Amino acid sequence: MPFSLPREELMEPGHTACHGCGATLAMRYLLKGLGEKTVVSVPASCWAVIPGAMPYRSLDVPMIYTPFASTGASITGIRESLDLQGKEDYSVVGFAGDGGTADIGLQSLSGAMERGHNVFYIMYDNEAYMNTGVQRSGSTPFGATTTTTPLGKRRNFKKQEKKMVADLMIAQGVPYVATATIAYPEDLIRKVRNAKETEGPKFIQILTPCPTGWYFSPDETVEMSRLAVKTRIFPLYEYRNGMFKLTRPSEQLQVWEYLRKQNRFRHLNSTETSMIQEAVERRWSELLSRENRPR
Ligand SMILES: Cc1ncc(C[n+]2csc(CCOP(=O)(O)OP(=O)(O)O)c2C)c(N)n1
Repeated sequence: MPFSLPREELMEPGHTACHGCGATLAMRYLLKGLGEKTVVSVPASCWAVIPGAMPYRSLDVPMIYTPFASTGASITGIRESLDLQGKEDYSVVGFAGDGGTADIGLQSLSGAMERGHNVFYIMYDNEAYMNTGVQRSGSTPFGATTTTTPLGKRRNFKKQEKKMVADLMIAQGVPYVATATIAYPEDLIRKVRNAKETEGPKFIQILTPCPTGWYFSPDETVEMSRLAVKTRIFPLYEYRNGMFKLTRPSEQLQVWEYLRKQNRFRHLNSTETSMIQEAVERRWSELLSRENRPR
């Protein structure tokens, strides 16, 4: 179906993000999908500083800052309050980083989704606690170095697998769950719109490459996002009312094409790279099998 990208910009220039920040594009496309009747709740994160300090701000929608662990609780409160005022047509969105979602905010998120409120939760996933200096999160992938998993003499890179919060949300019975990334704005905006049409809670995990924490050149953010999909390291899927659909990339690349471009993976040897390739293949087959499996 033909798709027209909305011209309306609800995110203005003049924000304070690092050059090449993927998370700025995530917010920009999200707001294109939702329109001006949107309220955003942001916890402690890069996005808590990106809009700018009062009286300046780069967002043309109301925004509230919430404590690190309480994004889920805050959006359900805002939702209830708007509904009482007869403003059911407003979208209420939690916009949190991966640390604030996969780790510290997980119970608040899970509670909000379980209570069934009509809210959006967007996890912008830059795969570490970036605002405080690139500490490892539950969403940091296997193999990455961070400031809390520095390589050192013992090759102390992250040894655990990435926690896929979107998968947890499906397991919990959330009616709309998707993964997206900024290299594919049409796919991302279409998912935001599909989520809007779905009654109840919605969760979207958006991979947002971070040049500062992944150590690549700021002009390669979109390329990094595209490579994550083409290597199938970050598969794009949509789960809507029990139907699971996986997007097959136009081209299939080996994981090293992605890993070699980021200094956080520079130390990986061929055995470790093969382990990542095998894990990607296993996960891909598992996702494929979900397409035909009724929930
Ligand atoms: C309760 C609490 N603990 C720690 C902090 C410090 N803090 C502020 S932002 C941040 C990192 C957030 O990481 P993430 O959620 O991944 O978002 P990102 O910074 O990557 O955008 C931390 C640890 C805080 N503000 N509140």
